[in-house]
Amino acid sequence: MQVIYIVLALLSVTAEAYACDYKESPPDAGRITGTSGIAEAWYGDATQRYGHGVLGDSIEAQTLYVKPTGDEGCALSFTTSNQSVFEDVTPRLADVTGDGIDDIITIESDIERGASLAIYSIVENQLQKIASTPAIGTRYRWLAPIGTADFNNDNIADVAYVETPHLGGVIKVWSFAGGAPELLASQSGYSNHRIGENYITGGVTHCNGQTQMIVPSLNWRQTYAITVTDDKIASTVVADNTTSDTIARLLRCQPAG
Ligand SMILES: [Ca+2]
Ligand SMILES: [Ca+2]
Repeated sequence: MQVIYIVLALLSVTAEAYACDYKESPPDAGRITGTSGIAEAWYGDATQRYGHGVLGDSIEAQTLYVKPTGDEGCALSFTTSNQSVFEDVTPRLADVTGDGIDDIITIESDIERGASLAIYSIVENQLQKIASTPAIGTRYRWLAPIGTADFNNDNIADVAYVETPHLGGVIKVWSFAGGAPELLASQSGYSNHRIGENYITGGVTHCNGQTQMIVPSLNWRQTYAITVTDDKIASTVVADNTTSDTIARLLRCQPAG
């Protein structure tokens, strides 16, 4: 009996592998897994039509794949227009609409107007873009997400990123609770990414009941803890360096050392 189950399981895996037409992912693409409505999400369908290379190579993705929780079939997919790419490595999951179901947070770059933060959701079993921040406005301008947290205390996760982390370094905090993106707060002078790295530095912590962002200064000499109260951003220097060890400790709510 057990053998039959194993054979059936193998057959179903094999059938799915043949049935699902997943286009090749960029070499450094990662997968995110979740439990609140979305089991797995990743980028595929590599393209070189946007030669920015801010993440180390010019191979980006044009399709987002999403597997709903409990769905054994092929992933849902959304392919961008030929005017944009996902200039990103691994999508992020958080419920930014407040319906209890995770949404997918992506960086989508228009080849003429640069990056925007785009939110995708499963709507009636289709993957749809439900909101996006305005594109920065110029090609080869990027943004790097810091993380998600409820910064305005409405019990719905908001999203923070650094816009142009190599130029102006503007933190922007957005709520998508009302559908259209609402800018809660912004402040310049920070960075969380260096050109050529395919990862983002810093993030969001919850230490002693306080939600903070941990990010380097724009010149990478100091590390800041950033809080948002009402629509104001407040920053405190928490380390006079930006080493990976310092930032890892701060993200674990430990002193910088
Ligand atoms: Ca949601
Ligand atoms: Ca919120």
